[in-house]
Amino acid sequence: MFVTCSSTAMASRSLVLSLLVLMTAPTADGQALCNIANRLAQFFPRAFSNRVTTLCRAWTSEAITTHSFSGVGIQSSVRGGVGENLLPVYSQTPQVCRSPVVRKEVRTLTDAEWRRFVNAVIQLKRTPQGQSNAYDEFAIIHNATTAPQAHFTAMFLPWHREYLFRFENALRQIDCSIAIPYWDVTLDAPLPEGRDSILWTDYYYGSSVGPVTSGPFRNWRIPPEVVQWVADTGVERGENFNYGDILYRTLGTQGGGFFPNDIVQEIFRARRFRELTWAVDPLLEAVHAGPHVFTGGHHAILLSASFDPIFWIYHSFIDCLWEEWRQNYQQADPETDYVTLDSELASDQELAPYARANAPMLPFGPPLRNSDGLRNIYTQRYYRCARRPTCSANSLDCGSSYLFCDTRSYSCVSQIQQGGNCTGFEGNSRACFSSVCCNGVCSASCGPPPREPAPAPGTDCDRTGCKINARDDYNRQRTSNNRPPTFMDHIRRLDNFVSNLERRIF
Ligand SMILES: *[C@@H]1O[C@H](CO)[C@@H](O)[C@H](O)[C@H]1NC(C)=O
Ligand SMILES: *[C@@H]1O[C@H](CO)[C@@H](O)[C@H](O)[C@H]1NC(C)=O
Ligand SMILES: [Cu+2]
Repeated sequence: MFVTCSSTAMASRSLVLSLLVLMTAPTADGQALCNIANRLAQFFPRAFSNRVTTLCRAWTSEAITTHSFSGVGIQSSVRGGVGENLLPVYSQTPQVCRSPVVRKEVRTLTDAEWRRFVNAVIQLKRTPQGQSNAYDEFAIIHNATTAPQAHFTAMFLPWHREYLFRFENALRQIDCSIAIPYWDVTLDAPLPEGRDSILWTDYYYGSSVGPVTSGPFRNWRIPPEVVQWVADTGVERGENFNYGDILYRTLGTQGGGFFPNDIVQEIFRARRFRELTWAVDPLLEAVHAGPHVFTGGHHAILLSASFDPIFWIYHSFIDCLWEEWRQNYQQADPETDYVTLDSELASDQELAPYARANAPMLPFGPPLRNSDGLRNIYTQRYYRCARRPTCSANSLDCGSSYLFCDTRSYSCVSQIQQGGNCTGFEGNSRACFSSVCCNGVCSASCGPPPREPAPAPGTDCDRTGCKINARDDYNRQRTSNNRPPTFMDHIRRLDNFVSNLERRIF
C-alpha cells in the first residue's frame, strides 16, 4: 500500500510547483515531496488522493482504502438531552455586553486579561447546569454523534465557529470583556522542542505527561461517562486510555506537532470555500490535528478534546485563520460560497446530508442551519481577530514579552522556558524566558563552558556568563551557520508529524 517514489514520479514540475509556490527559495526535492504525499495518503487515503495525484505520479489506486472514520450509528442515535438546557441560553451575546471583542494571540494578553479569561472558564466549570456544570455541557457536545457534521465535512469551520461563539457568550455572561484568545501555533513551530514553549508552564497551560496537576486547569474533572468513552476508545484502538477522571495530557509523546507559517500560506492559496474542506483538500483539517495530537491525552481524542480548556484557545486560532482567509483571499461572497455536491460535502457519504447548507446545524439547530455559520455577523458584530504577531528589521517587537523576533527570518517565535532546548537560537538574547541560551539550553547563566565539545557556535560565553548584546547577536545570527528554516526543514517536520497521525486522526 505504500507507494514507491522515484524521481521520475516528480517529472511534472508544474504540479510540484503548485505546492512549492508557498515556500521561498525551494530546494525542490521531488523525492521528499513524493514521500510526504504518500505519508499523508497512507494515513488519510481517500482524503489525500487529490493532493497525491497532484504531488506524486506514483500514486496508485492500491493506496486508496476506506478511511477510518465511521458514521455508523449516527442515523439512529438519540440526540435529545445533550445541551438541552444550555444551548438556548448561550446562543446570544449578553445584551449588556459591548461588542465586538477582540480575540488576541494568547501570549499578547496582559496579565489581567489572561487571568480574567482563566477565571471565567473556571467559573463556568463551577456553574451548575442540568446534572453537571456549564463547562462540561459545552464540552460534551464535541462528539461525532451529537454533531455529525462537525468533522470531516464542509461544516468543520462554520460548526466550530458557532461552537466557540456560544462558549464565548457563556464566558461573557460572567465577564463582558472576555474574548477567547487564540494560540498561534506557527509561533511554536520553529522551536526545537514544542513542549519547551513558554505556553507549557504553570502560568499558561500547565504541563504534564499524565494528570494535569499544576497550572490554571489543575485537577480539572472529567465526568464519568467521558472517562468511560475514552477508555472504550482506547480498547477500540488497542491502546490504554485509562486516563482517570482528571484532565490528562501526554505532552509531546504521542507525535503530532505545530504547523509552520508556510503551511498557513499554502492553505491560504485556496480561493473558494470548497478548497478548505476535507473532501476536496484536507490540508487544513489534517494539519489542524497536529497540535491536538501533540498535547495528547484528552485533547487528542475527538470526544474528549474540549474537556481540555486549551481546546478553545487552539480552535480560536483555526477560526481566526479562516477569517484571515475570508477577508483576504476568498474570491466569492463568503456568506454564500459553500459546497453543493454531496461528494464534496464529505468523503464519507453517510455524513454528507448533515453538512448540506439547509440542514440544521446540530445540535445548535433547528432553527439554526448550516448556512448560518457562514454569516458575516459573527466577525462584524461580535468579535474580530487581532493580527497575528509579526516583526521586521524595523520593529523587533512581537507585542509580548513572551515572544521574540527571530532575526534570521524576521518572524515571531514563542519564548522557551528555562531548561528548554534553544538550539539554533543561541545568538538571540530574548529567546529564553528569564534565562539565557547557552549550548542549546536555556540556562540561568552560562556557567563554565564544557571542555568537550566547545560551546555551540553563536554563543559568547565564558566563566562569567554570556555576553549578550542584542545588536551584535542579531548581526551574528544573520552571518553564522544558523540559517532560517528552509522548505525542506518544514517538509521534514511535517513528515515527522504525519508519521505519527495514524489512528490518532482527530
Ligand atoms: C457521543 O454521545 C452519544 C450520545 O450521548 C454517546 O452514546 C456516545 O457514546 C458518545 N461518543 C461517541 C463516540 O459517539
Ligand atoms: C535540541 O534540539 C536539537 C535540534 O532539534 C537536537 O539536535 C538536540 O539534540 C536537542 N538537544 C537536547 C539536549 O535535547
Ligand atoms: Cu472539533
